[in-house]
Amino acid sequence: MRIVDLRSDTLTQPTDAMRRAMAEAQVGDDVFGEDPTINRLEEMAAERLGKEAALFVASGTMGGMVSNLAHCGRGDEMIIGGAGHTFLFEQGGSAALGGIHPHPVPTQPDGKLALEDIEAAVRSDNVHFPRTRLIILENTHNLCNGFPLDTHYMQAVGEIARRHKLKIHVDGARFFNAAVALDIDPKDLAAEADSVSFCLSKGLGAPVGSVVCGTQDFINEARRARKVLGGGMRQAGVLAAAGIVALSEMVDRLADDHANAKKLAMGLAEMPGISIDPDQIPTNIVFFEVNREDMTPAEFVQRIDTEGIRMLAVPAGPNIVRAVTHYHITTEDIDQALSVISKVMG
Ligand code: TLP
Repeated sequence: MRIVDLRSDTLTQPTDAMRRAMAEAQVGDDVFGEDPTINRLEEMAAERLGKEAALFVASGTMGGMVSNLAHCGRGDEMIIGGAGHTFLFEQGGSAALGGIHPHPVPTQPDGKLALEDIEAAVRSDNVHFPRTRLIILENTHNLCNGFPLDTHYMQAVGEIARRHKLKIHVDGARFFNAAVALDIDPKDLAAEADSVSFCLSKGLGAPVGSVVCGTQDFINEARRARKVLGGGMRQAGVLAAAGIVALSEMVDRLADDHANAKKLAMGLAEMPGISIDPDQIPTNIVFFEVNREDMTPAEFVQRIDTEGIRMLAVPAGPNIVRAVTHYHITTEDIDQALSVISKVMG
């Protein structure tokens, strides 16, 4: 039985080109700055996002963590969406390890933080208050159907940040999905951000790693933060080599994942007991509701699993199931998933 695994785009396995590049990678001690493959990946990433410098890190979580630690000191405050990955799914690491106080504001259904909410969350200069330092945005937004934030919105947040002398960090785990969906140069999408972290190991298919981009000064601080977190990885050029292939070869094809997600959403919208609006699925993340008295989302996921279709019942709200498309998923797989779901719901 072919397994159609839609649980996450983190499941992608390295391509043949990546495995070859990994085997042949020149390496050195990256803590000495001497791994030529990591240096090349960092240069490429900085160039792609129009930033001065970049830093290769172990994961999306570490990318966010080193950025927050570089932007904020202990007792400083970061404004963050209540549905943001950093707020919900990273053990509150910035508070636990960095003493950074999160100030959550509601995440809107399209992944934005309302401008008036950001404005209202900025603290005035008062001895009782923490100091606001940072605004964190998520692009694309995982829990909000993979919605991309556009440049127009980024400019509006940028204006608030400049006025209050705040920094903007973008958790861009799926930043290239956003750029592809919006059909714009990633540089333009990153322009208003002081720092952007993006994952190589989600839709771009590399086995490990994320990259943080920003000014040289910011990256120097982020590099210190990475070291104290134990993230100085020495001869990690074998991993960065796959990241170079990911950036060179795997970006444009994300459009196929978006088309497959839309196809899945359109098929699901036809099924009794399932609620989804396909117009609200702009990238590769498909959330839908299973509204059946006799079947919880967890049972739904279990039933389709026995027929080779894997999805996640996520704690994002009642009755919610998530499917994520990626480069191992073909159009035929979507047909197969729809046919199994139709049987289970029938
Ligand atoms: N997301 C994973 C799981 O943690 C849920 C997934 O399957 O979607 N930012 C965003 C927006 C993310 O979606 C993720 C991972 C991260 C950060 C963390 O990345 P990793 O897992 O590499 O630490």
